[in-house]
Amino acid sequence: MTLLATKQQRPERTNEKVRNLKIAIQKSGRLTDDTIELLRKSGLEFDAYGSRLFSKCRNFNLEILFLRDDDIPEYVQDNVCDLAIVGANIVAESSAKVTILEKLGFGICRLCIAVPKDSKINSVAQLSGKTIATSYPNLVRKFLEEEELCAGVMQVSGSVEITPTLNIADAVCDLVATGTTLRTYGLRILTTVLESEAVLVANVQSLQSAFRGDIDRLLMRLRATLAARRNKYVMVNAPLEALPRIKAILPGLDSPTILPLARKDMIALHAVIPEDVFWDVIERLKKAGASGILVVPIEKMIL
Ligand code: PRT
Ligand code: ZN
Repeated sequence: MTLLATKQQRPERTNEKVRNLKIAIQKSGRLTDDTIELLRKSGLEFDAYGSRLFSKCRNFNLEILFLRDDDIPEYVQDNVCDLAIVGANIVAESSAKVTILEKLGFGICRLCIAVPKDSKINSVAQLSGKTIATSYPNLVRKFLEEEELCAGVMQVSGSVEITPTLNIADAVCDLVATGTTLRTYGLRILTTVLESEAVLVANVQSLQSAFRGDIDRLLMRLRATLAARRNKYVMVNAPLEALPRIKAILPGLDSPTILPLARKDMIALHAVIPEDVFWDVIERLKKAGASGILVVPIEKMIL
């Protein structure tokens, strides 16, 4: 009776060991809650609590491994897992060969070089001959090479921001989100080395293996959840004569649905509006004569 509900797709190739697809996520840190929420919103059912190191999805051929984020790129490269959700900064710093499949829109931060507020260093060129403390030595060296600069790179594993105060570095290179930490330590941003957010990465061979089907199915679910988050469904009423003006406000978006209303001189329009232009579009719709504006969240958006 429950056969249909429980039957799960197996890798098609018979000579490949039948195992679950594996995804690594951060065990405990800044990305953990958002990652678990994204996976659950995408319809995956699993337990994630306490000191659990892995969890099997109840409704998808997927095993979730909970790991320190620093280990994740190498584990994906070495096929300990097929997929992972990790900061793009961690992927870029590691030399692991993995494929980035999707940007996930959370864990947003940037890797910045910062100097003390009263420092005489006011340009990137003035970093020449100075010492930069960082937990991202590879990215800093790459940046210096690109800028054709020679500067010392001091690797520290934490409390990077304190190093100028201790007189052991002239500058720091660390992640910045709100900027509060830099302000607390009296530092100012000189330049941005890398923009980062959480990304879904894959093992290169897994993408060509019998797991490809399951990876694509998972990717479609994640993308549907992400697209739903990035858009709103808007319903407005408007006078029929305002239709050309209203349509002009919505170019580039999906063509709106236009419905007649009981009053012959009025219409209803339904449209999907991207979150980042949402308020701008709403204000312009109002000015164009729209009224009774209803905005509803989208549960899933499959493109
Ligand atoms: O234990 P594990 O090794 O897994 O975790 P971790 O302690 O190494 O990493 P964690 O949990 O701190 O961060 C995980 C990921 O979150 C990072 O790799 C980034 O991709 C992302 N992320 C997003 C951030 C920040 N924002 C962030 N603000 N990671 C760290 N910070 C730190 C930053 O290092 C600095 O100390 O927060 C401080 C700055 O924040 P603001 O808001 O004051 O600017
Ligand atoms: Zn870490």
